[in-house]
Amino acid sequence: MRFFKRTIEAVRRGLSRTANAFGDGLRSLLSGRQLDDELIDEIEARLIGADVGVRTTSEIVEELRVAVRSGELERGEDAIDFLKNRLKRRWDGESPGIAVADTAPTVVLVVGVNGVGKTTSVAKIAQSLRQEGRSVVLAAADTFRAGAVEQLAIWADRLGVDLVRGAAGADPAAVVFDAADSALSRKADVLLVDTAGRLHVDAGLMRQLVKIREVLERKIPGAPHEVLLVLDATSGQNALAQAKNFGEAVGVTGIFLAKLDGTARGGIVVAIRDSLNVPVKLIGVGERPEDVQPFDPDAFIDEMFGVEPAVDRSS
Ligand SMILES: Nc1nc2c(ncn2[C@@H]2O[C@H](COP(=O)(O)OP(=O)(O)OP(=O)(O)O)[C@@H](O)[C@H]2O)c(=O)[nH]1
Ligand SMILES: [Mg+2]
Repeated sequence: MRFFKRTIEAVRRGLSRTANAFGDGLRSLLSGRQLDDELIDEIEARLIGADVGVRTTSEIVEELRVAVRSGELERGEDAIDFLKNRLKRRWDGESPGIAVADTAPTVVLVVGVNGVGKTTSVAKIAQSLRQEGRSVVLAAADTFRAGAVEQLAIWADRLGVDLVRGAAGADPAAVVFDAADSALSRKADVLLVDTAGRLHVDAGLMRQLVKIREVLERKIPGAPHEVLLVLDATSGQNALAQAKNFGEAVGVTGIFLAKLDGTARGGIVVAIRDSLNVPVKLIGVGERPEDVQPFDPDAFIDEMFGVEPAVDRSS
């Protein structure tokens, strides 16, 4: 399902804090210096500071040392392209998109801990689908938090998509059952299921999610076609633990990395790549429904390192 408009400006906006703190910082650190052990130690600290993760950082820094020893690299500035290439390489040959079903509706189940941005992300996906002219049904399966259904209903209204809701406190699996019926009878292209936030270590609430998944499996062949785990980019390495638990419970197929605009540590995307066997598919770069981008590794790494300063040609 390639329904997302790619704009480099949005990625740039989303990564501006990371680019300022990490990219610009790195550039001024490296400028005019020799790539010696001391400088490489400082590069290592910057990568860890950007949440790239200890294991990945050690690997890349070791490769950097080897390249310096062999005379391949010398100047501080040379390290930028080297690091970018090593990071980009981790996604070689991958182009993650959202899975689309052979027969409609495609079912996307959205899960995650409290407050990470699930409902907003559902609205973002719905908006992109609408812009592509696809019909969408939203299932308000967060019947737990007061105001959750209303929050989604406001989005549904604004975006012009159908919503299936239950009474407050209703069994979320029953809401999903009705929503599946509704999506089938309306011949909707996509059913998006918004669920309540839950702690990844809460076994009871995780079982409730399994039940929702089972309802979808029974009602619609091949469903859910995607189980998107929403992670908050500002939550750092804890996001990895969340992914592990949700993955074991409901089989996560992709990650929606929200709130990238709110962090200076966008390197978390690399740690996710290297620690989890689940691709980041979409990134959230703001609070508006249009603030969503498909994850593009090359563009992401380029923006993380900030923009190359323009060459002064006047002298
Ligand atoms: N800056 C920024 N804020 C975001 C993004 N995505 C969501 N938010 C904000 O995060 C807050 C929580 O978003 P929700 O979508 O309600 O999160 P949720 O996971 O559905 O929360 P619960 O249902 O309570 O678990 C809201 O203020 C959103 O506007 C993003 O990509 N960038
Ligand atoms: Mg919500």
